[in-house]
Amino acid sequence: MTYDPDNIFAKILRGELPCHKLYEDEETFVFLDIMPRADGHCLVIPKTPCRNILDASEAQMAAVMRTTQKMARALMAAFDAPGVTVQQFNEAAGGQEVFHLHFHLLPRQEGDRLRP
Ligand code: DGP
Repeated sequence: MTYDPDNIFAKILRGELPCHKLYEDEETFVFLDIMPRADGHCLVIPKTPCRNILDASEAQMAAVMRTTQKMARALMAAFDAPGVTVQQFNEAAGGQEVFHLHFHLLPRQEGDRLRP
């Protein structure tokens, strides 16, 4: 499987499409999901091309997971959330719609339901 440099998240990284950025470092970028299934629903992506975890280098995985952990803690504090869900999809059959590696972070409240 190849990487399409014109996927939506690549365009966001290049500043060709707008987004609500929450965090950025040398290797990763975090922004709010346009169709939030929970308050604070955001996406963690690597800045370098990568289709999904099947395509990711160890360095990309390490960087994205470091940021995922950091953002999970920050979101829980910001939304006073007792939990957080991390979700990730690979290839169309696995539910992936945008083909640039991303991890969903969803702050959770006791007994809540994710919006569809
Ligand atoms: P999936 O590949 O199934 O994990 O879904 C892609 C997610 O990306 C979905 O939750 C909606 C989000 N999304 C799609 N297009 C945009 C966009 O242009 N901007 C932002 N911020 N999020 C997007």
